[in-house]
Amino acid sequence: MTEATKKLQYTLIIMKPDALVKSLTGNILARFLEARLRIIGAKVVKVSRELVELHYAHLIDEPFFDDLYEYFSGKTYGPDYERVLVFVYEGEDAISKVRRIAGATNPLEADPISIRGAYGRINKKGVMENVIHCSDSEESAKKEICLWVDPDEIIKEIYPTKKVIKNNYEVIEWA
Ligand code: DAT
Ligand code: MG
Repeated sequence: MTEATKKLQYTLIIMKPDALVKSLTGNILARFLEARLRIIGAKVVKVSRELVELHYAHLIDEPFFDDLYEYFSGKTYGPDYERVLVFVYEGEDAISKVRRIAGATNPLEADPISIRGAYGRINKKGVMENVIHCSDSEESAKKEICLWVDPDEIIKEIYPTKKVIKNNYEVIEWA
């Protein structure tokens, strides 16, 4: 792609509980430096069943969904690891750059130099513990960013917002 056709994109990266168990957070951030993107939002989240069902709505009928929930919520590793780190990145062609550094979904098939290839595994229950989530298209990036991050948690208004009154306070929500 030429400079002229490169597109500014946003993408959601989630460091899953196994990234925290394995103390990979700094390492993963360092890997993404290669992509020359910018972080525009970051936070830690305790993941509920409802959030997993919304995030992985396309997998809800899969036989492995309950095991995927146990893993993604961190319950697999105990209460100290029931959390994930969430980042919104922006930059030219951010989605494909991040997916390349992340590697294929299945850690056994991922490029061994990629994050998932280097650090992922398939656990005893057959769940792909693949260390990170990253958006796979502009459409899913928008859906995922709006699901995980409020407008006032990122430093730019990247999608349309609306003002609503809650408990007598005006708050900004995604439109
Ligand atoms: P990705 O995370 O690369 O976008 P996905 O959205 O298809 O891949 O799947 C989400 C997660 O679900 C993935 O990180 C691991 C798990 N998963 C997907 N397909 C699976 C399968 N056939 N067996 C076990 N786990 C699977
Ligand atoms: Mg996906």
